[in-house]
Amino acid sequence: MVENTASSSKIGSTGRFAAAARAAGLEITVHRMPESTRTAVEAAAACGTSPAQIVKSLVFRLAESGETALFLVSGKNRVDETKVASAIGDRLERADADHVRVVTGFAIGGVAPLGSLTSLRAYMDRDLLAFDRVWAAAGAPNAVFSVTPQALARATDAKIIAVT
Ligand code: 5CA
Repeated sequence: MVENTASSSKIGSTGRFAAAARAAGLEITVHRMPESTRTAVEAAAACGTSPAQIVKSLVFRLAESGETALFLVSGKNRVDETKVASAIGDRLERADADHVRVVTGFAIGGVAPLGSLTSLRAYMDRDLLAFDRVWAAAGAPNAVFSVTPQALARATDAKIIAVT
């Protein structure tokens, strides 16, 4: 069987994230947790923080432009697609799990903000800026890292928006 690029990678998806983070100037440590960090609630429990301080990395297709975009969203927030659509001037379509894997090389629950297989336009929820540090997935559903929201925005070249 022929494996795709992501799964046959020698460094794996966590290593791919870590390399991209370093290349973007982030000093991060990948923490492999003994428990699941697949959802914001699980990640918050594992990290001893609140869901609000967890970064969800959500993939949407922009309907008009055809681009795929990554939304870095506080774990307490649900994206108001209508509001975000008018803010960015395009309609949002939630990517399914297969599309997420193809464009990012990560499985749902482990999608990292950096290290995707394709270059993604990024947007960041302004509510994350309320915190000194936030926690995000590091490429696997039991791997996380912490970072200042400002450094994360800079490294991903994210535009800051209100998502709610
Ligand atoms: N590891 C945590 C944060 S550290 C994490 O990845 N959280 S997350 O919120 O970014 O990833 C889970 C998200 O994946 C859920 O919020 C959900 O919106 C999305 N998701 C779950 N199942 C699917 C699916 N089948 N298709 C598309 N998105 C999905």
